[in-house]
Amino acid sequence: MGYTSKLVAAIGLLAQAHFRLSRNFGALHMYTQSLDQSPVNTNESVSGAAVDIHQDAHKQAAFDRIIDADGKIEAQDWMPVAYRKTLVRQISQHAHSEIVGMLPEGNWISRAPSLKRKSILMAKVQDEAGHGLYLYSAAETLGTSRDDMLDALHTGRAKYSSIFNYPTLSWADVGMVGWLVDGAAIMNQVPLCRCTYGPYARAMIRVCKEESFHQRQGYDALLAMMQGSQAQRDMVQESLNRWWWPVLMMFGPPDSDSPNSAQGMRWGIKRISNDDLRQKFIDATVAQAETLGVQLPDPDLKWNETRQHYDFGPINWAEFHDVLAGKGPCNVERLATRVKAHQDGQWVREAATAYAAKQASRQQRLAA
Ligand code: BYC
Repeated sequence: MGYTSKLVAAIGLLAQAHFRLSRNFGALHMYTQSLDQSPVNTNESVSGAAVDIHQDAHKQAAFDRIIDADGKIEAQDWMPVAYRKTLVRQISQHAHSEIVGMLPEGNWISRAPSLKRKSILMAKVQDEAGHGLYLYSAAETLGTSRDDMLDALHTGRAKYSSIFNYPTLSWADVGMVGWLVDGAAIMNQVPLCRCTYGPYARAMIRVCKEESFHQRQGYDALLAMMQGSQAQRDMVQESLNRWWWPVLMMFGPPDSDSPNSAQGMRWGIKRISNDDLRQKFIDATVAQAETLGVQLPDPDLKWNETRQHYDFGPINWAEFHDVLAGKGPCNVERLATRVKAHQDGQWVREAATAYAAKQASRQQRLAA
């Protein structure tokens, strides 16, 4: 096993331990309480029995009032089955993106060009594990176990962000991920801080603060390269040419082709549409690219005075759908690495569980 693969495996193990430990102390933690709630509260039909339609209509009306008033739904509140399902889908996919997102950058920890860059990158990759932790915890409040969510990821039933199926071929790619991928993530995630589901909204506040730092460190790394040699500047431009279009795809399909958008907006889960976020991102990035001294690889990119936005060229949606169908450049490798890290982490999970049980029985003895 090479040094890099060892590091990647170690990152996987760290993440596993982190997740498992937080679960084991879950009895003390509000995020796992809803796993214990009664099925009636999950809004599933009671098997065989007639559902109390009147009561459900009453609960639905109370839920609608909170949504209409732009309030917050909390884990113990009644919610429609479809609202719960949509949240589990989105939050778990988001969590998966965070932990799969550790892989392209983790791949460069051993090759960072200085101690300072290495330390920054290690801290950033650890932050991503933390984001996964908050998000899995938020999804657990909806009554879905982390094991189920991870199983869905590992068996290919759940998606993660398309962007992490692209390779990081040069050091400039690490800066590019920070500047553009984290930049796009912030653009998408800031509105999620106002999402109607309380635990998700609160998790996103801290995630966004950390993502802002990530974006700045990426931009800073690229600025340093742009002030270096011609070979370094060329490396940055070459990297930008590969990442620009896949980053624009991160915001999801066009609104006209986005099956989940209308309902997501109605429920206040999504606040700004895929296309509007993509446009905001492009508008904000053009000036940053100019300061950096790079050329965004789009000949159609130009300011439209009437729209007060930048026009941009066509996005290759066939490529996006290929990546979602598992045919991106790194889909197979990413999933295999993730599954292996999970398997290699089995002993860590067992050790953490045994340790937590020991601590709990010690506390019981002391309390007796
Ligand atoms: N990649 O109806 P739509 C990060 C799927 S992590 C893959 O518009 P929705 C970071 C979509 O799931 C970044 N799949 O869906 C981490 C749906 O399929 P299903 C992750 C995508 O949910 C480490 C179908 O296409 N951020 O930033 O209304 C290091 C139709 O789409 C993608 C989040 O997860 C995609 N790009 O909107 C650095 C944010 N786009 O599920 C950085 C939270 C769409 O029906 N998620 N699909 O089978 C969201 O905001 C929304 O879920 C999306 C999609 C905007 C992504």
